Amino acid sequence: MIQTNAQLLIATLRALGISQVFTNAGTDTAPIIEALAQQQPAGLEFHVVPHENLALAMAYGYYRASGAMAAVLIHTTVGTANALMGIMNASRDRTPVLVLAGRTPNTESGQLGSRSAHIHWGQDSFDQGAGIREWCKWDGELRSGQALAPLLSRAVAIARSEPCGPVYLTLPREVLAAPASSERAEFAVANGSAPDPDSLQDIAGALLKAEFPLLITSAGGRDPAAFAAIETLSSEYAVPVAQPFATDSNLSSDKTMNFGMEGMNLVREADLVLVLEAAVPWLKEQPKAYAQVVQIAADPLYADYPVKGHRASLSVAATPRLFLQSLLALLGSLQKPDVSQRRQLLAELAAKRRKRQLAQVQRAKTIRPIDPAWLAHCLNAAKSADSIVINEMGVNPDLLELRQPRSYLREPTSGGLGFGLGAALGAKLAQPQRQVIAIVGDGSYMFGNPTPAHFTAAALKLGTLTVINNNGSWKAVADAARAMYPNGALATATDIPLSSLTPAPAYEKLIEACDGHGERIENPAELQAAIKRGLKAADQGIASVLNVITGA
Ligand SMILES: Cc1ncc(C[n+]2csc(CCOP(=O)(O)OP(=O)(O)O)c2C)c(N)n1
Repeated sequence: MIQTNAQLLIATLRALGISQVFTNAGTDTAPIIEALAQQQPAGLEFHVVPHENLALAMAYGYYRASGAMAAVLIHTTVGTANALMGIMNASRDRTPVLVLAGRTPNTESGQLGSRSAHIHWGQDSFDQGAGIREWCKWDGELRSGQALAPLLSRAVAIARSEPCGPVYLTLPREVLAAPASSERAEFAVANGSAPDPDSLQDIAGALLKAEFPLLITSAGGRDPAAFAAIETLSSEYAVPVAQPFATDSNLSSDKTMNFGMEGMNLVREADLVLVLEAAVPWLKEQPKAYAQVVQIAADPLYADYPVKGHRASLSVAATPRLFLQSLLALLGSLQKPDVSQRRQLLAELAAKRRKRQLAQVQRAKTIRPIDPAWLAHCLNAAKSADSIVINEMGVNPDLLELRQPRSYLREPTSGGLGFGLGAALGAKLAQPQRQVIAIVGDGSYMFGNPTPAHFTAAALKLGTLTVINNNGSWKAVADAARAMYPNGALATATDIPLSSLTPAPAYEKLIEACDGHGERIENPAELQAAIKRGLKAADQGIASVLNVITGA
């Protein structure tokens, strides 16, 4: 029998199809803890996650590996502060997450759950949602006497409607403990949008006429059906696919038309540029003045980005799957042009690119400290074809072999580092049969809260493999400074200020303290075998960390 809002919260989450709640509790969680002590809900798991940024990263990885939205439950203002970076990443990544935050009791006395600790005064704020509002699609509070089920159902529908993103609901303690309203109302997820027919005609016409069309996508293949459609479009019509800063695997890496991150440079050759779910489709190299640029995304104008100058002569609000499938259907009804010459040219470009990559790996083979290109090669050789790879400042994505959709994550444009370890745990929870590998920089490893992450891996028996590209520095920071001042003092400096991570800890020992498997690898010849050992341990539910020395 449901009596309290806390009990109703549990029942409603389950009814809404949420099965995981990554929880960092506080005094505000008492009514939920009491409800769970009364009855463990079937099909809904609350996990203790000892840091909020890890909880957000787990929800993020869980969704990205499975397509199923997860919830996090955090503590008032302070828990929200710790969760903020993860919320930013989810927002920019278009990842739905239900963020439930306790709220300090409103009442100072008189009700079950009224203020009883000193923090109940200090953790109050004038507007708890203010800190996250820019990054959430919706935020609200369960007010006294309000019906919880409709509120929650609508919040979840908003999060899951495109463009997807996080939503935030605050739950004051005595309201959670109060009797629940029986009012129910269901809200359905808004279906994705199909492209408007006129735009589609224009695009199909332009594509058939184009000499050098280019598809630029970062997340267009997130939906497995869209992944398949990208493959069909690119192979049948000889359309090269560039993947600048790809957050997803959008096209199998063995396909000729996959030009990866590097393909971004093709933008200067193209006369038709189709940008599909790519917030930053180009940097310095711009499309030619006469090139037609079409932006296709759930929100092709990226209204949540304050400044964005990537032009478009046509903006199409559409879901990638619906856009691609509609385009292919229309193209199928039109006369196909002869694309054999373009196909030949692109095959030659692809072959040159492949040759360059192989030569790079060959050169890297014996280099000490270990070269990240060799690390990528050894990973490819050791991992299974359907592994899920999380790449957080790990290796050049163009060197990774990724064959399937839902098999790759990298930081979204918000660039909030520290999600890799948690995303791997969330992905493993969602897909226990698949290998999950996080390749992270040493900086990213530390941002990822290793102790909470390794604790959680052990507690939930999540066998992930973490490979640290340990270059002893924040190389990206140093590189950015050097690039900005090529002729400055930095050009000849041996120590780049504010970028060293030495003396480096023995990272492999941190996982050992949490009953995991750790190894330090300095010899390139031993790397592949070490990765295999790490994967074997992970297969047995033992989290592994390989500390691969790639720098000073
Ligand atoms: C939360 C957060 N803090 C700071 C930064 C700025 N930042 C960008 S890259 C980087 C260095 C990351 O170091 P590492 O993971 O070791 O990768 P490397 O730069 O060595 O390739 C930093 C600190 C960030 N992106 N996110």
